[in-house]
Amino acid sequence: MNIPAQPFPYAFDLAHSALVIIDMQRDFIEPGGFGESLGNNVALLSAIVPACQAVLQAWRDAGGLVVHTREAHAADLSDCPPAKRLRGNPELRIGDEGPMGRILVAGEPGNQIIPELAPQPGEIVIDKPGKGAFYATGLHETLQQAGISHLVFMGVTTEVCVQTSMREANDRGYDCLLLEDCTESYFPHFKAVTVEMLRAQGGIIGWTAPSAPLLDALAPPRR
Ligand code: TIU
Repeated sequence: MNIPAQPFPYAFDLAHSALVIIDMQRDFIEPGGFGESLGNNVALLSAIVPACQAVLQAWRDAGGLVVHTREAHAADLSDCPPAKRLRGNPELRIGDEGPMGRILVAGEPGNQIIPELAPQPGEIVIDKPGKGAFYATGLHETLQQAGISHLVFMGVTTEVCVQTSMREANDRGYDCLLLEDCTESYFPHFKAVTVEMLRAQGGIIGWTAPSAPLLDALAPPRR
């Protein structure tokens, strides 16, 4: 398959590609979670949910591999460096009890992926202690075993966990595409410049495209 993208068309083959959905968790998208505790207006993020659902459905229907990530820490916070927990002056710190359970702790209600994008059996779910999906996870090994060379990214937030994960993936040799209408930031200008910088310099980190041409490419041929 070949879809229009920037800085030039993105070619991929579904058998060697994975859809990677970064941190579409209640903690970032709903009030009362980690995102809001940092002082952010979380209302902006839910706008991308319908576009993410459409891509996820099309990718599943086409039989592609799906990876979901969650930013999550162990209940004893042994995988949360003090530098992360103590940074800044949030209303609630990682591990504190919030309206949706302990902030950014695995298994808590706020740590779950939103129901609209809930993982299905057989899909890969990665709990990651960092911003990047490859740091201290087995994601690279899992993708290598599955023969994956191309990654299509969606999720939040564009300039934090999505960008970090895409950069980590690029350094590990994956060809990465970011779907522009399936990612969002608490800061619209950060999203805009992140999309621009990732594809600058001839695709220095990867490609970007709206989801529409991908949906067209994934649609079953008309008879
Ligand atoms: N704060 C912020 O924008 N993001 C994060 O802390 N994590 C993710 O991006 N998932």
